[in-house]
Amino acid sequence: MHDSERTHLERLMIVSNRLPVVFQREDDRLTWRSGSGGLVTALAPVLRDRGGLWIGWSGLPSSDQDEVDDALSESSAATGYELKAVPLTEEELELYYHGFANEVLWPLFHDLQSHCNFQPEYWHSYLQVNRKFAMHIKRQLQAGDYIWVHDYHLMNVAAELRELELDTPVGFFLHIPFPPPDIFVKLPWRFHILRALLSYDLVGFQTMRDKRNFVQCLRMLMKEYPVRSTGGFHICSTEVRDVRIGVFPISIDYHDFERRARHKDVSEAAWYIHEHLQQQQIVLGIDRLDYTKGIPYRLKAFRNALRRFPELQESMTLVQVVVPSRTDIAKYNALKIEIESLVSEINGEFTRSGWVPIHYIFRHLTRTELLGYYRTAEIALITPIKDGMNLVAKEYCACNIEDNGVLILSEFAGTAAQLHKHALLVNPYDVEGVAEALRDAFSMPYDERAERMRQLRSSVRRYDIYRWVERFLEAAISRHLADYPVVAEYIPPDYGDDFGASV
Ligand code: GDG
Repeated sequence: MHDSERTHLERLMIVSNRLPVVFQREDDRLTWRSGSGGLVTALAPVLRDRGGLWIGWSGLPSSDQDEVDDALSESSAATGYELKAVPLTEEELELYYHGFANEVLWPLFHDLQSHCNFQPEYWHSYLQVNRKFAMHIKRQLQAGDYIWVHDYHLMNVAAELRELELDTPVGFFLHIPFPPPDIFVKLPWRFHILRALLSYDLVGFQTMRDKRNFVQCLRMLMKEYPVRSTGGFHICSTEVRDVRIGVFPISIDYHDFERRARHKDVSEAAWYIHEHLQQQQIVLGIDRLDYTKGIPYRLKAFRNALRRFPELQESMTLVQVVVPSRTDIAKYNALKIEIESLVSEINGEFTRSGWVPIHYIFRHLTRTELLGYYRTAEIALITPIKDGMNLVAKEYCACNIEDNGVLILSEFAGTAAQLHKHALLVNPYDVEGVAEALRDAFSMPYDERAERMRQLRSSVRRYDIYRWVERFLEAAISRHLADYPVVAEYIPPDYGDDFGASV
């Protein structure tokens, strides 16, 4: 049977930069535990049921590879699917991962080209590491496998597989945004990256915005390959394949978050947090330390709200959690200093006996603490300047079991496409607008909060991570794209009628 006529999946091969396990060294022995992200939760049962394999870097230096391989065979027996590590050298990590992935693709795809460091050595290493992944895939490949590659670190994998003369179906999902043409063209390797993505059979994006940007880039830079729209997909026809391009907004394991939020430990953590902030509405911000998260603008908006709406003083507390990340990179360290100086300025200006306006936490929270904050915060302030999706927004809704929270959400987060009707949408650069949203959230009557939150929770429950996996695989295997009405692009009312005209 030809691959294009397949109607079911024999074995699923997931490929991502990191494996879904975390290694630890205990008494000179390597132990492992399962990773905790939504992707692992959603894919693990699929891999177990259908038979599967996950390929990625272990997180450890390549000198530990033999030990890693042994530990992975043990873990494969426990997880019910196989795990295979791709060893990466220190130099590859420096150039491919810290360099090309984090200093070129990450900022550029978040529209921040001024943060990019377009070093040719980074690019060469990116190609080399993607080739290495392709060779590992080839070694493991069996007839009937479907390969699903994840994220911006590995865009060139299918092109390398084609170089190795493998015509197996390969799908790709981009977790971060795809930039508009004016920004994408700055990439010195723009043609190569577009051609690389056209080596996949199916390319998935988080939102219509990202798909539109990609299709516009193809139309502008790849004129020889026509793109047409049909049955929910766009299809780009190259000499060798019809590449389907679709939208698959990622989600969370809603029921798991809700169940955990009801757990006694979380209830106690939530009670404890509020016990120490009595008569306060808690505003929660949770972000990895990253310049895409818009934390300085958010702090300025909070200050603006306290200045313009004095009734908020001593009645509202911002809990801003910043999870340490990439602190060895100078730009990230500078961001940390900027955040900490704003926090201390604002606290210096407004603190009164018994009330400190910003509680600033710079560490990774335990799961119980995190869910405690989600459950108890009256307002979530999620204002990235650009984000592929933003799972924190969905997790907050899932855990808000009392239906009394208000979600203030950036219109530039992928989540806005799905949740814009019942969240308070803001432009994160608009300090005064965000301050007004804080005031509106603070004074929103209980009935309105409850109705909005019920709608938000119902949407996240309906379109959960399991549905996301099913939908991608259905599109990949049966070539059918099931309806998914929530992905209609969010267009702010003041953009005018021409914006977002269909591509
Ligand atoms: C990419 C895209 C897209 C956060 N702080 C703590 C903690 N977290 C967990 C949250 C959530 C996850 O980290 C962050 O999810 P995001 O969606 O915000 O972003 P990333 O996973 O970094 O990145 C993004 C996503 O892929 C999925 O496609 O949404 O746009 O950039 O799950 O719960 N967990 C714990 N303590 C913390 O302090 N335990």
